[in-house]
Amino acid sequence: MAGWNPFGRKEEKPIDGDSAENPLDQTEDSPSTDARVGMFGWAKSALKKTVTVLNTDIRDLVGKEGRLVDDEFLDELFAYLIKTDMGNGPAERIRDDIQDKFRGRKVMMIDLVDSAKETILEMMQQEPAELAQADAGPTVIMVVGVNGSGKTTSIAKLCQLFTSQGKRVVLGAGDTFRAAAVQQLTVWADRLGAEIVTGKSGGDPASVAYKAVDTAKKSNADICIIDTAGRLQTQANLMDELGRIRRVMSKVIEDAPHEVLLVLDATAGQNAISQARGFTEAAGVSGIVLAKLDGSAKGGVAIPIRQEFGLPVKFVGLGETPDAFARFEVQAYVDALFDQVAEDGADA
Ligand SMILES: Nc1nc2c(ncn2[C@@H]2O[C@H](COP(=O)(O)OP(=O)(O)O)[C@@H](O)[C@H]2O)c(=O)[nH]1
Ligand SMILES: [Mg+2]
Repeated sequence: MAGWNPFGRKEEKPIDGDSAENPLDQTEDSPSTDARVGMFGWAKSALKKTVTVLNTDIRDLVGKEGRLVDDEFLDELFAYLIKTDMGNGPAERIRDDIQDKFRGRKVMMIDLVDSAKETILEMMQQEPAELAQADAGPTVIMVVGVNGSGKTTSIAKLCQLFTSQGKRVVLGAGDTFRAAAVQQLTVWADRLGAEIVTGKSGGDPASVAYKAVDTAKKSNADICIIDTAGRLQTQANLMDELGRIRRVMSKVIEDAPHEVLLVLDATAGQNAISQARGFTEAAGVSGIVLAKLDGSAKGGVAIPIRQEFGLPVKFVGLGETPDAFARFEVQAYVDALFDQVAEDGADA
């Protein structure tokens, strides 16, 4: 990830004077070869566990000589695909496309992989996942999700991105529920050179959010990121609280929060989806961070996440350190998912 800017394709371009680049800006430039290698690199290493399983299964299924596409084959293929936690819907589509194209004929590994990639790309198409940006004043980002999904760590990662670009960041320790959460965020703030606004333990998170946004506005900060306590979508009062936190921010800056990121734990696979459905409406989620992709054997889950939430996956978490973070790129993701399989297929 080092040397590659998850916010876009900025590093290929010289920075004008000291007008530090705004990491929220995006360009239409097509990525350079270097950037593509970088994106593919993260995806490849993060998806290692998933790819190893898929690789073995599909290689065994098709064999070196290719395989006749009949019902038995299609059933087996389906079973292997859902092992990646891509879900029934996507696995059915991939299977059906293979059936339409190859039924009664022999399919080779490379053709199967090409067809699957094409289907997934179609399903996952998304606008470039830019972070929203305030027209004027600080951009406010609120971060929500279930307990332990990776919210606070993802905030540290976002913070590092911004501070490394010379942006001034204010963090709001809105998880007043656990004292350790405030401490965790304070440590990151100190380390990353951000200001932090905290409240009383057990206090009202909305008042912390208010104070943080107000501080950011008064001190002319560039970015304000608000942490929130983990919660379950079944806890109606806590879900309502997210709405309250939102509303309070908009009293300071009318269109805040500009971005609400839902952090999902990739190691939870399909469970990550069922646990978080209720967040989109309650918190007005605008984008997804898929954390812990590095440790997940269920890396196919990015596919149903994209489909079910109808929201762009904006970032992926690739480790516990603040730099282990990358902008999500559909093409790199899909290439990596089948990379090993395709390579082996070519060798066969
Ligand atoms: N391997 C890995 N671990 C992560 C990632 N993001 C978070 N974690 C770990 O997951 C645990 C919970 O993270 P935390 O940010 O405290 O979750 P929160 O409760 O949602 O705020 C911590 O041990 C983090 O270090 C990631 O992208 N990769
Ligand atoms: Mg936390």
